[in-house]
Amino acid sequence: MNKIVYVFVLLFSLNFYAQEQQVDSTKVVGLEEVIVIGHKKLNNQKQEKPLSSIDEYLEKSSKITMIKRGNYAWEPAINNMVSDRLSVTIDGMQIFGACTDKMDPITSYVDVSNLSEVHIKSGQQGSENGSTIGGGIDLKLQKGDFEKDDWSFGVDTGYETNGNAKIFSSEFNYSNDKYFVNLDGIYRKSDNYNAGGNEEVLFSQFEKLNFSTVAGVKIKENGALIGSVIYDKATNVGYPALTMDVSLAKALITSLSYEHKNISPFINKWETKLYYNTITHVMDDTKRPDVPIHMDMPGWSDTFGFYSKMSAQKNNHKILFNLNGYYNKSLAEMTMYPNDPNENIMFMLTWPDVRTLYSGVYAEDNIRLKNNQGLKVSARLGYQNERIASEFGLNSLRIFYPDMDDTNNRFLVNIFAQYEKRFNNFDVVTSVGYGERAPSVSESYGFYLYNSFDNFDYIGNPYFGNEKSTELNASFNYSKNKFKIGLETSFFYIQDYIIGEIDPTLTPMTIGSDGVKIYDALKYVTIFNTGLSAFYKIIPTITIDGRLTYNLGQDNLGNNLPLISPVDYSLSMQYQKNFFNAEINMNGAAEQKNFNSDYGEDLTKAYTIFNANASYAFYFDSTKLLLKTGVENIFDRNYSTFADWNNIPRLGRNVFLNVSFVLR
Ligand SMILES: [Cu+2]
Repeated sequence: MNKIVYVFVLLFSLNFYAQEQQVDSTKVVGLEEVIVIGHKKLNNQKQEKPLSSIDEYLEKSSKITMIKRGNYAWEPAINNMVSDRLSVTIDGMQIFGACTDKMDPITSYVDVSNLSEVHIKSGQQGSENGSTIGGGIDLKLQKGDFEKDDWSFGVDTGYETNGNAKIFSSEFNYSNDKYFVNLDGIYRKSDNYNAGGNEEVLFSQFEKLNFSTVAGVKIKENGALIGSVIYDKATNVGYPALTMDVSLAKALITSLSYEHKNISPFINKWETKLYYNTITHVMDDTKRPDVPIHMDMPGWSDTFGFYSKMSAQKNNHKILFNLNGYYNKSLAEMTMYPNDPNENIMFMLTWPDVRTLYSGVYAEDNIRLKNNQGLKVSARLGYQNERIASEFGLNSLRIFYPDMDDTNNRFLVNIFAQYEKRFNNFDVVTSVGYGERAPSVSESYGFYLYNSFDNFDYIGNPYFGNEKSTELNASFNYSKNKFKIGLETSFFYIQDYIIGEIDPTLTPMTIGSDGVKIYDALKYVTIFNTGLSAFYKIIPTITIDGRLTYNLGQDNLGNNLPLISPVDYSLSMQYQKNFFNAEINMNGAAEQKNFNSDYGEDLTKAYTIFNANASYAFYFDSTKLLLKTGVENIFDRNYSTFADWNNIPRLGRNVFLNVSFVLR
């Protein structure tokens, strides 16, 4: 049993430390965080709430904050930067949301049943799969291997009192030395949730269904073909912070890859993958009362892509190459139906059928040096071509930019270097990076995109160059016996930072909006983040850990940037004995004083909330039953955080029960 506890503590400290603790001595320690999900975790006792949504798992990460517009499809931010500044991929595959209002981050198209791990990398370390400024998130699909004859069957169900939420999930896995198959499905449904004090948050309901299959067949000694299909469909999703809801958000995500292992003493693995994904997003205002003008706003995003990734090892070098490319088609429409039937219907393209072709190459070398030193260098070079395929969309944008071209080409560079030294009880890691990103489709070509946060219509700017970021990072970790402490800090200097600026000469399209903003580039901004974490094992059965972060983001004139976290903290205590596990935790934030009212922000009050959970695992011959129950927001605090759009209050008291059953 002690061994199991040790493994748990190890897993836990990995999570907690926000540092991949290396067993492999040839690899350099990086500022990488790995969240373990998947079946291992769905019925893992240590997990606070095994059937949490993927968003709740991500929110537990010390690197991520989640921007909320409702109870579904939260938007991840790393280093206080959101989607356009991040590289978010599913098993290395590029996917782009189809919503002009960011209602559908990539993470909303998978669920915990699909995944085994999430790899979170800060800043330029996250550029393996694409250009980035803030960092990278790669969601790893759960897949079998050819190692052993094995099968398992699992059923997980959950119920939550707040929102009357129901979760049902099932999976089947089979593998032998010739082939493997993983099948899983999950269904979630929630009514409106209540904020603290029994305040019902209207339009916060959702329903989601997700199926996935991954299958592999060995076609020669070291070579295998692996295919994957994910189908995800969310319906009747409310967004209380926005003026519209979503009637349908649907994704089909497919891939086929060939994996070749142990090619030579030098090359360990070579994987080549082809993929295709298609997303349909339909917004809906028909359930809202007092809509001044009814609108239909569907959007579509299709992506074809590939990558070819090779990892090699020679002497003290560990090398990775990744050649990748994709072609994306983004189209979104808006049709307005005036209440007066004599007025004409108005139609426009909010995304004018933009075709983005990207190809790039990434290389990384981890060098193990003498005296416990390590060096890591990486670089990505990319070429991107954007083209507006719709004549109508191009002509609409030419109202503002008469001379604009229908195509745009750019080169993108990302480079990174890290030095690390390990001593007996501590290690020090420092790194420096430079990276560029292309503006998003909305930032370049968006046409009257209404933003409910600052109440402005946004128009893109096709003349943007790249946004450029220079970053410095340092971290320090100390551990002795039962005690660990870590300090991590990063500084970003971002030039040509893209943000909306008011254009008083333009009239808004959205009724009731305050005006029009054009995407513009600020000369530069700075973002500073720092975090302190500590872990202590009081006695073998009891551990405590805590975390404290501070962030500051300002532009060149000293104005605060929007969506920057105030001081934020958490503290938790865990008890584990035999098959019983219990945890109590507290988390909160100080007052958000550094807000920016030009972007719709106001002062967010400080808050502290408490949660508790307990579980028991029953083992029979070949089956395992895990019962987990807990209370979130025990004191039913009514609160919202800096990351809640329009100050939508968070979940009030919630009692949950998760039951997992595994047969193998
Ligand atoms: Cu939308």
